[in-house]
Amino acid sequence: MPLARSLSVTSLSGLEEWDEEFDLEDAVLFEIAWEVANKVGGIYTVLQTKARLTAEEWGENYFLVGPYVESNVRTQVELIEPTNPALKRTIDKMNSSGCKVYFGRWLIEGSPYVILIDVAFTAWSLDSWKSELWDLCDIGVPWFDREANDAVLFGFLTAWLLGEVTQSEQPSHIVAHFHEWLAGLGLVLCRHRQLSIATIFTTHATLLGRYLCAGNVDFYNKLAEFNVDKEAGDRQIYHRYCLERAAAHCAHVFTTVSQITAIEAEFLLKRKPDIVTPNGLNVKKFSAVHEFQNLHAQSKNRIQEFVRGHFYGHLDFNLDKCLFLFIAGRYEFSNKGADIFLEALARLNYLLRVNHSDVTVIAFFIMPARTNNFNVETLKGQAVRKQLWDTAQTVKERFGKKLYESLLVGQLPDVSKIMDKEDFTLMKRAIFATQRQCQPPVCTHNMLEDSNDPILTSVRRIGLFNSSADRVKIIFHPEFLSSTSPLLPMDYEEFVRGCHLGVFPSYYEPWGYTPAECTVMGIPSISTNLSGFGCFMEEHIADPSAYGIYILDRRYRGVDESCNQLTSFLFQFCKQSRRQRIIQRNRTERLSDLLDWKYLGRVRYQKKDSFCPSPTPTHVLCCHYSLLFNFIHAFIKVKSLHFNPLVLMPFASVPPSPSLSRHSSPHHSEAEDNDEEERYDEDLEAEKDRVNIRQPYT
Ligand code: U2F
Ligand code: UDP
Ligand code: G6P
Repeated sequence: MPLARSLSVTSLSGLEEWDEEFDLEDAVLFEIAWEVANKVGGIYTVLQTKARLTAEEWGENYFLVGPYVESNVRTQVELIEPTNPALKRTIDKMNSSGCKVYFGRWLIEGSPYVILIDVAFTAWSLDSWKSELWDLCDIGVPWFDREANDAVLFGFLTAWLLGEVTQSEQPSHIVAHFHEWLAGLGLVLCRHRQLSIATIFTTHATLLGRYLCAGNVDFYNKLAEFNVDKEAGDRQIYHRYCLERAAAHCAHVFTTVSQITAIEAEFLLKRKPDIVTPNGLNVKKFSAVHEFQNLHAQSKNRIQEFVRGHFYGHLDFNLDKCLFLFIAGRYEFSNKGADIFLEALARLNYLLRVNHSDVTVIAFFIMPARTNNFNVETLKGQAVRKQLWDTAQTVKERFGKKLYESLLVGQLPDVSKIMDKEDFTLMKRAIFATQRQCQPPVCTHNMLEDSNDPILTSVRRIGLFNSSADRVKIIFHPEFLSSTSPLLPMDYEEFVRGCHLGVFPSYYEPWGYTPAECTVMGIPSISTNLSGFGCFMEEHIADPSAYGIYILDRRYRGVDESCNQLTSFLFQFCKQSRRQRIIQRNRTERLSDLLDWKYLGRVRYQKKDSFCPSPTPTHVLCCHYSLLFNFIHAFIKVKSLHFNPLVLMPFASVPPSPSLSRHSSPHHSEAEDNDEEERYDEDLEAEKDRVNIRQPYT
């Protein structure tokens, strides 16, 4: 179906002014990412939430390209025959040459077409493709780095696919939008093969940024000083870094998700992004304005049920005065700010206790770690709760029957006699079953690395073991939530709705979907001025905290000071009445439009000075994705698609590292941890005089 629309293009980033109206009827958009119908992290959320709008804009000419993962396909994709004859020829040709390429519809809103490539099926080509990569640009990928091997296979296969598409048909404009380093090689190869395709590369985080931040590095003040080759080599990610940097340099348009990441990319990838495209969401509006408040109450009841079971035998606090806080996301302890959240909880516990507050805080940590399934004590909690419920139902039924019989004979029952011995025995037996010798567990699962786990280690240090005296309780759920869980059968969205506050005090967060998701569900959240989301909100809203968007200062303050600020946010939150919380939720929810993909276009063309730690102010443009495509269109028209083979060599002097590159997420070394502790002590010393609340970790 041809696209009946036209778009007007205006100049960007120093390009010539272009006022002509273009007819995009035969433009085709391929969006290529490892997370197409394959949930790994936030990129999946980008693709999934944007799909409806992009499919509306591009109609039949929009195709997502991703990896074929059988378990995902079974639940998320409907495989069909390719609808487009040229594409069918392409896929048939590839399949008859030893590939396995599937075509289907991704069963999400917008039902976009997906082309899924089984990379494992073509693994026989890995060695030859790797040597081709080496000959082409001296990037050597070690055999044991599975993820990088997948990136090589996926890159060559997507470039093959796009090459065939350009051969079999001559659409005027093909745009290929690649996300993240894992998909980046396809872009590099498209440029090398001089395919007539306009390319976009979006980075959602830089590899080096993630690794450096997770270590003991004063990242934002030292951005300009890093010896990038050495840092990548030291962290055994040199080859991945090369792939990422090559893609960023080869792209016609290079974009990222926030201004803070734009600066990071400029220093670490050595290319300033052309455009910043803030991440949006697909916001669903309810016809009844207060529906989201009702949903909060419903979901909160379900969380309360779980808490009843988890704390059985220790339910000595008022559940109605209990606030649910949570942090969720990839398990990067310090990048995601779980470290300072724990410290702040310890301080909050102290404040609530000395102020004799009747509020109890339960802080949930939802971060996937390696486990051996749920632990017995946690499962037992839910079983005991269920048993107590059943006992209550049995006694209620017996009670009701006697009451009924009494009424039938026209008598008021003698309430003191209506329950007999058997009822009391039943109830006593049930109560005995709830006797418990141990405290309610902190962790819901058996952790594989219990003694080294950073959350559990911190909990041990601050001593928050869910004891009766503590006003702050901790529950660590080291697995993403699912509605089929025997423990907490809720999906993530339901859980967020039932909580009171999301806490995301990240140190490294290019965007941060979790606080954005809270906002559109009307749940207040804490983020930071080092996260893309936090900066975006600070920029667009005059007083974010008035709307339940608390932005923690992690940029200009030391760790301890930020921790105090976080404690103060939490304490103030705990002091609110129910009425105030309801009003605050209403205000939070009113911001959802700002985060809708549909409305993000409104912030386009806003020129912004970059944030202070950057020595040279950069100018980046916030814009909507459709504008981005206008931009690429302008590039096509001005014929500025010049290929420069030099850019394929990210850096000539340093040889690629053959060393091990195993970690998907960065981790601390012991030495780094020790250094960090020293630095922490120094910070603490420096701030000692200014601190007026307990230092739980001293
Ligand atoms: C950013 O978050 P993502 O996690 O979506 O993306 P990456 O930072 O690129 O992920 C890092 C790598 O970790 C891998 C994944 C990547 O190679 O394949 N990985 C994994 O192997 N297993 C996991 O369970 C999780 C990750 C960014 F950090 C956010 O702030 C943004 O909101 C988001 C969307 O723009 O992108
Ligand atoms: N999430 C989820 N289930 C959970 C916890 C989190 O699906 O139990 C999702 C959440 O909705 C969000 C993503 O994980 O979309 C995390 O994205 P974010 O941008 O916050 O961080 P990332 O992990 O990508 O760095
Ligand atoms: C929603 C519901 C109210 C409920 C309230 C509880 O607003 O509509 O009926 O009283 O949530 O709020 P809280 O902040 O105490 O969970």
